[in-house]
Amino acid sequence: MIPEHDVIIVGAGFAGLYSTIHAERAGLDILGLEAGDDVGGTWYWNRYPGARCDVESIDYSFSFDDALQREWRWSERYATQPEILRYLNHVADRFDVRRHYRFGERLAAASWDERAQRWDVRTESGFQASARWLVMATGGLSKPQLPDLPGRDDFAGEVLQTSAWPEDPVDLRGKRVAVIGTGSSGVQAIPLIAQDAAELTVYQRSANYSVPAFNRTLDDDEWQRQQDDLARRRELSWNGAAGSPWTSHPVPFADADEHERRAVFEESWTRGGVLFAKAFQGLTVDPVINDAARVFFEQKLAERVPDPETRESLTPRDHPVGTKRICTDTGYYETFNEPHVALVDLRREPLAAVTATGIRTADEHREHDVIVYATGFDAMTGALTAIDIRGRDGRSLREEWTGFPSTYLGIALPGFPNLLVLNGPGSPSVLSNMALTSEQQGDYALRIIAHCRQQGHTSIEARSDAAAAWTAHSLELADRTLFGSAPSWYTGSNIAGKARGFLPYIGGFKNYIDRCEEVAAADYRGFVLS
Ligand code: N01
Repeated sequence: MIPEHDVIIVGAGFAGLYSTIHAERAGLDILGLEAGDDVGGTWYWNRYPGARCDVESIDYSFSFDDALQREWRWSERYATQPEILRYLNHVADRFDVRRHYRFGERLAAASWDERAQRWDVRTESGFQASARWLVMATGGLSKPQLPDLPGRDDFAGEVLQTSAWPEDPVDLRGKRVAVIGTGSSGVQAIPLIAQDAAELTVYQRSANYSVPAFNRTLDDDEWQRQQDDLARRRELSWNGAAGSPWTSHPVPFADADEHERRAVFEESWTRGGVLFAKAFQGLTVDPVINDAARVFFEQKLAERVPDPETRESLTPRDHPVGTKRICTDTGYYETFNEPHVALVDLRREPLAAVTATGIRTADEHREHDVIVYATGFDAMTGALTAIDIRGRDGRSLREEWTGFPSTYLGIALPGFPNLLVLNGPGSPSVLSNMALTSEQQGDYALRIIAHCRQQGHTSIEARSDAAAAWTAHSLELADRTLFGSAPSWYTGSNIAGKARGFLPYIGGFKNYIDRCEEVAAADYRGFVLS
């Protein structure tokens, strides 16, 4: 007998936990499915050395329960992966979430049964269940991508991936380690790997902008100040463009003189990491402002890396500042000043093959004991296209998304009734603070479900014209910025054969919430309820 539920929630990261807690409060019978052996999502898998969040801890946490946000004491300005995972475990314990979940169950297939008005699902282990509603909280950066390098599987040494780092400690002492990839994951891991490895060789295809985190322990005074300011911080975050309390300098770049511009860039720099892109309004829209930020960055880089050749290789050349996510580092560039660390610039010296004992480039063969892949993700769509999802009349999501994904508000897909995607393409997701977007998305999905139940509807589906208009609007907003000019996972260009187009909604978190609320207030305009 296949178990039947009201709702199946896939994933137990921020969005899945929030949705499960609130689905229970709404009186729904829930089944949670999670591929990992416990809760945590991204923070369960990405255990590599140096992994931490680039949104401040006080902001990157649930806001829905005041007691929860007051009782959890973050120890650092930017929390490490183990601390965030402990936090999510605490949330799971506090709200008794685990009893709804089956862990170690990766969803393999889901199909819509039109007659029963239900989703039938099957996991890789063969477990089956059905539910009226299917909520996908599968994460935007959860389908790792391992590049198909010639000879990749010939390597006889140890192979590690930042996105699937072993739970048991990895001993790199005395080893010759290679790291491929210099995005946020590589940039965080490299300084710590360098501390242990006998030799570290970093294979860099593109240089990224990285800004120091200026991380610090939160002492009791700073913690108390944050607590006293929490209501204001949350208010700003919910009303801001990126779910955090930080805003750009109030004076437009054009109205500021050289002295003021320098001071603003300096202050934004010391705010740390991704916040640098917020220095002036329009920094990722106006090439003039962006270029001023680039010049400032290059001056900072010169202070951090004295060797001109290494510095030249580390200087980003293929994208404007902030149009790939700015990396947030602790000692990244300085690592390349160490005598046992080498940088291989793959633009000058392309990677030819992985061999049994190392990596061969156009110029030479280097021997390694360990290769670490920090090579990113099939972002925003990969976790969904990995599952055989069949909607109305057997429509295949995987086939439809060989083209650019058409979604309504990022949450609903035409042809796939009662399938609610959290933080999907066309929602702000990765451009905002995922703790708060997960709350907003979970709420919205549960409100849709509640609305249908109250009105006696068994299904809801996005109209294809509404989805087409929303997707066109989202792409058009991105076209007004410099983001499209960067080859990045935001646009799908890191995955061979993936349809190109800016995936997240760039119009801002608050604007997005307003659009969602307008749709709800208009009786879910753009949806068909039946
Ligand atoms: O992945 P990435 P990531 N040969 O795609 C390189 C979030 N995150 O895991 O740029 C050689 O950014 C690739 O090169 P190129 C955050 O949103 C947050 O690092 O394509 N190199 C690139 O250097 C982030 O943006 C945090 O030329 C190859 C790297 O691999 C997102 O996750 C921490 C290659 C991939 O970089 C993804 O970050 C970590 C090949 N064949 C992650 N293929 C924080 O909160 C790929 N590369 C701080």
